[in-house]
Amino acid sequence: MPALRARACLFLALAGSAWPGARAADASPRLWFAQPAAKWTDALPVGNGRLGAMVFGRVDAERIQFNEDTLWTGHPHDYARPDALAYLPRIRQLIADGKPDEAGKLAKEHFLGDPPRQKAYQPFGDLRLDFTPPDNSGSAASAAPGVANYRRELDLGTATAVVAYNQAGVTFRREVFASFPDNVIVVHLTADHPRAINVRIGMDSPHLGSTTVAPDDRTLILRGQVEAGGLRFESRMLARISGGNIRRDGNALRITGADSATLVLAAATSFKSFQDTSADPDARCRTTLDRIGDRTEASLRSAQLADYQRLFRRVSFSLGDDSSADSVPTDQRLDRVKRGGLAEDPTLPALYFQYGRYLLIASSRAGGQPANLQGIWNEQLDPPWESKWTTNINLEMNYWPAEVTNLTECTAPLFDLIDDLAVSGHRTARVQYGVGGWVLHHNTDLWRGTAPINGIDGVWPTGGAWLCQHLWEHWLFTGDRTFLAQRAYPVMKSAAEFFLEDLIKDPKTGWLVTSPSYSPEQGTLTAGPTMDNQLIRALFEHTRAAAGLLGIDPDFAGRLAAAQAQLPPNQVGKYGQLQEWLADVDRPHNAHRHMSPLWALFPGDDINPSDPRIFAAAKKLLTWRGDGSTGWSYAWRIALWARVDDGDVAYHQLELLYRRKTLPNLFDLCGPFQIDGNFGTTAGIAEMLLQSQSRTERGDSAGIPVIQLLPALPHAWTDGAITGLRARGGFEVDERWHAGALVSATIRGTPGAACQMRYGTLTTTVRLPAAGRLVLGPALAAASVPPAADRSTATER
Ligand code: FUC
Repeated sequence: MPALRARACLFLALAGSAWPGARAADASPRLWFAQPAAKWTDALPVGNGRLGAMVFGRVDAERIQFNEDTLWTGHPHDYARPDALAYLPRIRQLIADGKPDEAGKLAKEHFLGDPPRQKAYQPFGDLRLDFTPPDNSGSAASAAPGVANYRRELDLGTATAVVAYNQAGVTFRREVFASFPDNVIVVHLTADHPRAINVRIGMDSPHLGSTTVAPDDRTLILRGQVEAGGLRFESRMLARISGGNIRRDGNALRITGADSATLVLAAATSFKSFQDTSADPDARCRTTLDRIGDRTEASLRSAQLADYQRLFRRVSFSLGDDSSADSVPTDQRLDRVKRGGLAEDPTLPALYFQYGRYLLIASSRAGGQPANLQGIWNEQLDPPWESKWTTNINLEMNYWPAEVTNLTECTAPLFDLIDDLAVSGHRTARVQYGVGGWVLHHNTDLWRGTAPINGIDGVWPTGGAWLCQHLWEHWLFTGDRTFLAQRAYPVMKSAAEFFLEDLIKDPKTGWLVTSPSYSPEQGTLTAGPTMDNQLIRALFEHTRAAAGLLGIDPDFAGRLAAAQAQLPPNQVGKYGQLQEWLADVDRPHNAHRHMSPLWALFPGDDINPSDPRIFAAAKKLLTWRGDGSTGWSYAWRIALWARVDDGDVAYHQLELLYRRKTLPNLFDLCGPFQIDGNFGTTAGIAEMLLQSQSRTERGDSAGIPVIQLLPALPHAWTDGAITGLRARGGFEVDERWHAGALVSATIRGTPGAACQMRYGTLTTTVRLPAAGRLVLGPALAAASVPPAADRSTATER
């Protein structure tokens, strides 16, 4: 075979025969576009949890904007304010005296952290590929001459951003992926003609004073420092080619006449921990690249695929045949939905759901930082809300899909963060409240700030209690006893200690309450807002349960039980609504974005049908709140409506999210891009299809889980299938439905594990047979024949 044809065949085999063009029927979900990104929010994200990149896909001037998750402004710093404690009694007294504005003024002046703002997540740099011939000053993007069959896509099955086009008879293909096992971003350039690749490669950074050098003919190094005394950073790119030439060209590299090129990008900072910034970014980059040595692109690729697909492939989701929808570019699909609603594209939620899972894998892996307000992707030196971790909803929402959509490993950075916060939050507890344990307010940053910040809305001491719920949920989903004993319990116990010592007796009711506090993010400074009471009740309850399971600390558990009995209960107000505050002062039809008093309905589980009065009051408040506003507020509503089993209202919120708060690359909008809505919606969709928060014996956390099949299936989703969702108790569940009704459910788990299955009004208790797998039919009768002892039949509830 002539060399040219052989190469062309190899190219086609690598590229997939359908490229460029329509995908095969069994291909993985993907976002795709017929034009390059005009702006950052059109670009496509890749990431390995630590490194993130946005790929623009311009023909002549590719921009790959990248991030590293520890590049922030600032340096190690304790935000706790030494003189704050002196003002605490007076602030409390003013609240008790009904003078919340005076209390707020005092708190703003004397109780906020030092300084009262936290630090910001930073962009790192840009890799720039200039494909214009040296004698041509041609402009970027689709204006490139003679370009045909342009296609840009993000393949969620392989976690690869791909750009392909034909120019002057040559088909060019660019692939960009981020590898977790090798800790690099890889750019792979190929063409279906030999010697066709000509490109100048540069690297720069928006940080003043940063420099780029090409120390040899295949290496680029970018170095900089965020600010004086701040973090130092370096990224190092190694280029390899087959055929052709590569040489230094000033502070860039120039490749001419290559058959293919592989660019391997490492990046690191001097951040070691929130208390130590003595790492050497240069040594880190060299170590990363030395480890890779001369491994080929194919070798890097196979390691990346093995790692990524092990996570991503655990769940599949179909809302019917999407092959015709997939023949339409993603931005046009979204436009149709914006104009005509989801009926125009009924399968878009399946893509969006898998995109949420993709984004979590890309932005949250072991050893890295948790996904922040923008995940890991940020091009701005002054990003919205500093692109921090906001803990009065946003950070937690990022992790809602982790357990239920079978990505439990992605929680690792969150748990590392919580460990740090227990250290810095212990100082804040001691310095600002004069008590033990640890406390976190409504935001944290790379330096693990835990003191109140910004304004009086920052004076909300239950961020840590909320984060502890994730530790407990991890135990419920995984049954990992070592995790419970060694990671979860000590931190939960310390968080509970803070409240045991800090809660004060409300002079009117005698209940134990937080003060000062705030119901996120409305009203005035207050004592004992409903959300706080719910969060602390859950923390005490779970900490006691953990102590019981571990057979330790009976006295401490007894103290928790005594305090728990004195917490304010959920209260029903004069309109039949669940009250947001201790006093019955709710404004009817308050459509605030935050759903704080409904925390115990979702993500908590304390409000449930077992108490019909409170359940109805919660539903009343949920109805009052109406539609969402920010993207994340739609997402929270989706999950909440799923918890009251109303799939159609959840679906309506989903539709509005697409119409109002979704960008062409399917990133979520708060006002600006904010990733929480992507994650929260993914979790909300899961909640519509499967729930497992209830237990057969309420109040006993060891009761067997109740798994509800299709609890909130909207009428629009007549046919579908989902595999691999996780349920509490360590189960994995597949569901298939047709004409709006369950066809079958498969439950996998430890042999002998028991759960109660519910579907509509049917309920049955099952125990997994020796094979660890059970298939139930529409009436919840075992469809495959398990051993006699494991047979079960459904009964009407
Ligand atoms: C909370 C929200 C805002 C925004 C910010 C990051 O303050 O109320 O809408 O999401 O976090």
